[in-house]
Amino acid sequence: MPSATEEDFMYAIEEAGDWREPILCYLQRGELPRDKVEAGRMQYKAWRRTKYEFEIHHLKQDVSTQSVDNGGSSSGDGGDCSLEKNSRKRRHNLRRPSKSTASMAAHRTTALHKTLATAVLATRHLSTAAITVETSLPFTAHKIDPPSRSVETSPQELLTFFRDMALMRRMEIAADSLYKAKLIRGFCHLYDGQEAVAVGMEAAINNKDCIITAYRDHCLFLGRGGTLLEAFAELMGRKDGCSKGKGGSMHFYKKEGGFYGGHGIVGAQVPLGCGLAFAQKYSKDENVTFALYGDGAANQGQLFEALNMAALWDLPAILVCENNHYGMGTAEWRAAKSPAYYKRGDYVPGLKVDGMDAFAVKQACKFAKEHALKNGPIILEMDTYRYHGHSMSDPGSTYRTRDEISGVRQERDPIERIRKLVLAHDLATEKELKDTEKEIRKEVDEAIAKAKESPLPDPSDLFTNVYVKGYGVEAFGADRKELRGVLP
Ligand SMILES: Cc1ncc(C[n+]2csc(CCOP(=O)(O)OP(=O)(O)O)c2C)c(N)n1
Ligand SMILES: [Mg+2]
Repeated sequence: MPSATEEDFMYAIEEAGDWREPILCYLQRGELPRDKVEAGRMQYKAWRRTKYEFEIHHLKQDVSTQSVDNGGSSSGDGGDCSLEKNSRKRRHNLRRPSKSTASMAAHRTTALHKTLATAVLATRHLSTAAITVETSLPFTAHKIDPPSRSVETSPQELLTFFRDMALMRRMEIAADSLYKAKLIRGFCHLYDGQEAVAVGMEAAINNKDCIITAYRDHCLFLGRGGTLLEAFAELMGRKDGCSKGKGGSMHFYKKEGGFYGGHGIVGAQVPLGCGLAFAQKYSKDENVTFALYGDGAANQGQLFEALNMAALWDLPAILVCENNHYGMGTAEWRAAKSPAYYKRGDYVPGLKVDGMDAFAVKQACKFAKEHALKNGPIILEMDTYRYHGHSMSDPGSTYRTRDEISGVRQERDPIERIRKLVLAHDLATEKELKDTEKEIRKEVDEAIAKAKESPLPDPSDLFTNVYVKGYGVEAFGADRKELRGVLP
């Protein structure tokens, strides 16, 4: 059996930003004896430590370290196991900015300026006068006529969008610090960059419509009416958390707000979401379910099985692919033969939406709700971006360039877009918006302080809300220390 060299292995890890994928690939190709897996994992840990120190060092120095090769024509041609042999080529691929992101960013600058120009000319009445804004890009549709690019809004909505997104951003940045201070443990996936999806979707629906998502759930929870205290307490495993401190980052819920979690198994929430839509149709509610999943989940079989049933029974299910262009560390072009996720429903219509534009999201969700109530499922692909790494163990800069990240921040940031609109409409001054951000910072700090005072869950809560009452694990014996499983 040929063995992978240490160099081969390290390059593969660097490229994937994770040790699991390369190990799996080498195992599948028979190039890595099973007994070397642990050794590979240790190598990965050492590499991560060095990488982390390197990043902190450069952040402190505030210098750009990135040597980006923009002129590359190499096209990593692979399927899942395409770890190329040539290490120089690998380095090249590692630094290669995503072609689509770069060209889309350029396209958007023009579109954004155009929208702002329109905005400046629009009415300057502050009151309740309606304002019309144009989406940054036209919608691209599959098997359906797209909605209009003109979106109705109001001064109040614009200011609320700004505040809500700034609050979400601050919450995620604070969560990052709490994690580094070891006050949040376990898994933690941040949503900064993707805020326009949560805020735009909320603006189009009501609390009887359901939302279900994966593990990147903090901001969707806030959007559904969850509080900062419930969020931070949950993140820190405290009793006042929305899942009583027993779920953590990946398992936020707010059933009364129509928020059904918070799921750790990639893609598993989509069939559950279709189940919710089934219940809505069965009870003749005029409501719909938005089932969110990532580009990484978009190739999963269970998604298509659920979609088939939803289409067969005309369920009011809206499948929302939050395409942030990466799975854990895998760029979409390495994982999907067709990354046009809005078309992947085949017989189910779809819409591609600029997920960095809260108004485009709002318009698309309103349109999708009307469609789903009348005709059954539809897919919305939200073209979005996450600024942080996949999770806290991922620095987020090994499989994409710093230039790509800062380019998106500069050209497409969802909050900055709204800030410009607010200023263009004279709804607030720059100073007022800065003051709002300061206020938000204070609000977040206060919630954290309160969450820290919240106690840890009682040990007696260990087995509650795990199984249906009467089943599951039961303590018995004189001191109740022995456990036994009770099956239906
Ligand atoms: C069934 C399953 N396979 C693998 C994983 C490990 N895993 C967690 S997140 C993730 C990537 C998912 O990426 P994407 O769907 O694009 O969502 P994003 O993290 O970008 O929001 C993987 C492979 C998992 N949790 N569940
Ligand atoms: Mg993704």
